Amino acid sequence: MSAHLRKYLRLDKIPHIWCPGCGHGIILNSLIRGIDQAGLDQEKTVVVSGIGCSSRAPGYLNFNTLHTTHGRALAYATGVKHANPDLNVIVLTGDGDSTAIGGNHLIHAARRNIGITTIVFNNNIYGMTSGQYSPMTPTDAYATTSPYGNVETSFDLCGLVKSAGATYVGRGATYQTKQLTQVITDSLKHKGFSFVEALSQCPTYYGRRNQLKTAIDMLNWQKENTVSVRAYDKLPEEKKARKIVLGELWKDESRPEYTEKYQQMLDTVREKELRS
Ligand SMILES: Cc1ncc(C[n+]2csc(CCOP(=O)(O)OP(=O)(O)O)c2C)c(N)n1
Ligand code: SF4
Repeated sequence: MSAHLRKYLRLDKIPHIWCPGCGHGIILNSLIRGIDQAGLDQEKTVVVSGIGCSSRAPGYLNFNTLHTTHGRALAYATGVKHANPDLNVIVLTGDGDSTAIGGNHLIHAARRNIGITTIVFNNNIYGMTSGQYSPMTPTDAYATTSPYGNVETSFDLCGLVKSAGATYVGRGATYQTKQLTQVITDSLKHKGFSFVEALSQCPTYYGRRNQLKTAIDMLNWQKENTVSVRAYDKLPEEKKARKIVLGELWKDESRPEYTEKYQQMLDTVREKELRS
């Protein structure tokens, strides 16, 4: 990492505890670059996480950070943003943290269009608790709790958050760091609720159980199964169905941001009271 970016790290907390080959460090690196490119003020930026391997990330970041309870990062972050709308509030969360125990917080934060950026480190599994399946584990994939293959269907996470009301939705992957960094940068510049699904790899639990033993195998899987949004449009229909699309997937700048609308409501009420 270039020297000027080291100011964003708590160097005394490094080395990190992620396994060799884990994708979470790559996402952290892209986040730091995104924060720098978006020009966020370090003092006015708050990073909030839940619990999980993903949620270790704020521990390494030299910002105002909150490591909260499992699934509740968005509830805490909503409080922070509400209390001080001038802050840049970033939530770092896992796929289990955000779509299982924290799933309701995610859809309601999106519905409100509150100005928080949420980055989901999607490794398709519960990493920290040794590889149980999550709502993002693909059908038929193996996990500690699906030893004969997962019979459930995973969420289309970006589609879910978009339909709940998010006004910026993007997806990146650890295989494509330049694109991931760009999507994160754009999400941080966006005013309303912005959401990034970052495909990550957990070779220790997901990879080992799913014939993707090394981080390289997992990154090659990403390479073969993803396509950028521009290239996707040019694909023949039969090839589209199997591809995961990366890049900016949705942006709507017309809807008001929640804390601004809330403040307007307060101002109107106060004005009315003063006149009466
Ligand atoms: C209320 C509660 N339930 C369960 C747990 C146990 N727990 C800790 S981390 C975790 C899952 C984390 O998985 P994910 O969010 O996918 O992140 P990853 O570790 O894969 O990065 C669970 C179930 C907990 N800490 N608190
Ligand atoms: S268990 Fe998986 S997600 Fe957790 S640090 Fe190891 S490789 Fe990363």
